[in-house]
Amino acid sequence: MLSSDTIAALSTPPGEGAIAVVRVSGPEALAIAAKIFRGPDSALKPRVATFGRIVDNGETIDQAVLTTFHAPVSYTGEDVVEIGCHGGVLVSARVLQTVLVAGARAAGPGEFTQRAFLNGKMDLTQAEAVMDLIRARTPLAAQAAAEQLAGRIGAEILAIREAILDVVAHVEAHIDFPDEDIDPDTGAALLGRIAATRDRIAKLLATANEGRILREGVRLAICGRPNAGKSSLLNRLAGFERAIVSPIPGTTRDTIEEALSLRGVPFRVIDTAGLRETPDAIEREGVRRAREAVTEADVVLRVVDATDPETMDDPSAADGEIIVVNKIDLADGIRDRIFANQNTHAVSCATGEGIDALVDSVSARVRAGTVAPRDSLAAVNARHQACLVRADQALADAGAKLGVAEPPEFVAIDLRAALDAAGEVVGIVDTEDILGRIFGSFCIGK
Ligand SMILES: Nc1nc2c(ncn2[C@@H]2O[C@H](COP(=O)(O)OP(=O)(O)OP(=O)(O)O)[C@@H](O)[C@H]2O)c(=O)[nH]1
Ligand SMILES: [Mg+2]
Repeated sequence: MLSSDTIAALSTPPGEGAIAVVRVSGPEALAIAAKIFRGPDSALKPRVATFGRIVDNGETIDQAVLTTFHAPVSYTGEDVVEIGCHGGVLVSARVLQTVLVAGARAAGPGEFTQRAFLNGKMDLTQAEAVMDLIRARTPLAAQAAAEQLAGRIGAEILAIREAILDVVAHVEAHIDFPDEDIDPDTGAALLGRIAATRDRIAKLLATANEGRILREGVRLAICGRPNAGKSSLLNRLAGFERAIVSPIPGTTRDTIEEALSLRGVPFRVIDTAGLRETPDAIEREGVRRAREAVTEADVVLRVVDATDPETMDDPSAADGEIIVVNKIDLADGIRDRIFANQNTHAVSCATGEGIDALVDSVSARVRAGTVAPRDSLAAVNARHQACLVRADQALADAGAKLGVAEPPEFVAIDLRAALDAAGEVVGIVDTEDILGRIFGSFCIGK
């Protein structure tokens, strides 16, 4: 399904740079290139970079390197032209303008990749991975996106669809031949296949939390009483003065969020208002938000002030929280009182002491808990998760009906729903291939 119009856009970020790339895709791409580019005759030869000039009404706008990719061997599957020009704001805009005047239309967001998907160059999970890779802020996130781009998730979804298709084919054969009920042996075999398929879906779904963390970061909330040093800790982790620090208790009122990479793991660190009872309405709202941040967090750091006897008497934390005893520079001998366990860390935000060890332990904990060692880092996103949950539910329904020998028509409806839901993950939803499979794998003359 090739598009009828030709799109163009600046593919590099707008701003000053050594080079900028203007990309053109569609049926007119080569004709447009011929119109605006002056260079050797070989200029439009596929996949050869050619040096020349971009001209507009006889005026030379820039020197440029032109590369063409002829359909279908290109990113979008269409004729594609890439113009490497000088990376000035004005000059790259003029080159793009020349392309537009020559007959292209300005591309919408993601339109090249959308065309790549529509032309079968990649499935939906790969198209999504393109953006994940571009947006990745940590090496782990980039690696996961690269594996998804290589088709890791798409391949597994296709395998799951194949498995469901096999079951559908068997069940639907019984619809076409109503005399033959599904015999118990066949029924049990189909139930076994459904269970095996649900296991595969469960394995993918188990990567959802990790997927969220890789794409959005681990939500790490810093909480504790006023003045404990929460904002100082955020600043230490960020490496710059992100939040206001002051000796006045109640300095931080709203939650403050900062995206950070700690030991290669992406984090969203949230500094919160000090937890206390207060008559001040604004601060009360801050405390409410702080509690909410703690509830939603993947990891909670509870900061206590080593010089404050009240908090130090009870440095107990809720399950899973990490206690950070701060200001140890002021509290001689405090280390001896801190029960050395994995969940308690003595630090000084003033001197930096203990911060490295704290970061090590937090990032190690996240890796151990979520980034489980396995072959692939690729992890499903929220959309995949929603589709897979639907597919799984539909398979469960189909299995239940098969188990009590309901008519195959009803079982088939659920199976088809599962097939559609799985197909949605990669962007295919079809019925044609189910028919093909029935008649292809069964002998109709029998
Ligand atoms: N000596 C010493 N002072 C610290 C340390 N950490 C923070 N402080 C000081 O403690 C005071 C409070 O620090 P903040 O980081 O603003 O504390 P907070 O927990 O964010 O306070 P609220 O926002 O009011 O809840 C400031 O005067 C800091 O300079 C530390 O490790 N050692
Ligand atoms: Mg603060």
